[in-house]
Amino acid sequence: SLVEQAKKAAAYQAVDENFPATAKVVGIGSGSTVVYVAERIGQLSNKDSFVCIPTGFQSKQLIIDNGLQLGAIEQFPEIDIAFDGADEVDPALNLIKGGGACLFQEKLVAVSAKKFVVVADYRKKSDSLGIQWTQGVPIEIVPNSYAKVIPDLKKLGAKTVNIRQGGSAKAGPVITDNNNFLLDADFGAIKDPKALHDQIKALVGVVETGLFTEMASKSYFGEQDGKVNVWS
Ligand code: DER
Repeated sequence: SLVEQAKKAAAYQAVDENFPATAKVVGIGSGSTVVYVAERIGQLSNKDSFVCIPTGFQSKQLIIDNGLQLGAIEQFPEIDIAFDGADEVDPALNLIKGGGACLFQEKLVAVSAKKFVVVADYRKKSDSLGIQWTQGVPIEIVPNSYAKVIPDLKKLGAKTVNIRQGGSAKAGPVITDNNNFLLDADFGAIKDPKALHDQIKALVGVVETGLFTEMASKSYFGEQDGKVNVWS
């Protein structure tokens, strides 16, 4: 499909243009676009000279399935370069992430990386966070805190706040790779994502937010015409 081809084009170009020859520790994100990042890195002849740090169970599987060396972030806390997808990107390279429910380990890897590169298809480009991605800001919380955090988020201006449900995959709430719940809070268009992140993060019960501000250095977008657009 056009979207899949766009994801692959962005991922391959991002790896080809940014993977350092001297890389020792590489962060691998989560989602469907980063599948192509792992595939491209798996084609490297020197893939035994670096370890890959996962951002969750799916990411761990990508590393193993592509014959890459799996490393633990506890052992390799300093990452040379990390690649990950995003749900939405604004012109300042602020991101909404967490559509895949992996935002905590994704953010831990992103802030531990010297260089953080986003790979996405054309649907993720936006003038402001909260415009293209209308499913709300993903927020990881300690499960038993939801009855407190949900009203707190509404006081911060959230129009709706939902506990993400497993749907046909699992009765009841999604349980993250860190054994937590996920809330999706709709704040509409977000003018100041850093300020909003700080307000949410300060709430008791919140583990982490899907607002990634001032972290990404580049974002590769696969376009419908097969070209790749790079924001930096
Ligand atoms: O959860 C995330 O942030 C993931 O990176 C994911 O949402 C990216 O989405 P993708 O499947 O479109 O790459």
